[in-house]
Amino acid sequence: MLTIQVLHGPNLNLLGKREPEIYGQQTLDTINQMLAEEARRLQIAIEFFQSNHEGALVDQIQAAMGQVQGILINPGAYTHTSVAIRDAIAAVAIPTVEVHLSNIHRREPFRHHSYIAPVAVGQISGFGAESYRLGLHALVNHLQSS
Ligand code: CA2
Repeated sequence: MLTIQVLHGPNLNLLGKREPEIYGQQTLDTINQMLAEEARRLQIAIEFFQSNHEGALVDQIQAAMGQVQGILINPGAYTHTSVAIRDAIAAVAIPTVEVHLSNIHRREPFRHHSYIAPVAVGQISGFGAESYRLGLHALVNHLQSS
């Protein structure tokens, strides 16, 4: 059975509690429950991890080696800054899909660049919590067709 690691970056633990006009009403727990339900339908296993710390995310990506077949990541603000997370994804060579709640390309210019996109299978941005569901489907389709 395929196992997918879901990684949520900094401040995503605040979802549903602050700035609902940008990031929506759903909490991180609600999004994880929706993904767990989707995983049951797809008959895959799924694991969740959130951290506000870059090194903890790098450690989790390294620990995923040999344990999971795909990574679904919302790197949060580290999308735009983290060479370390990009290098970890490239090093473990686990197919990775990058997702964003907001459309990073229609926001401030500093959000337009992603360090992660060049090492990802693809990026889904702008559909709120649905970005995660679409990303999970895209990742599983990619893994099952390769
Ligand atoms: O749109 C996304 O998913 C982002 O990855 C979210 C990041 C932002 O830095 C990226 O540019 C785009 C920010 C996550 C912060 O989440 C919050 C949630 C509720 C309240 C405050 C922040």
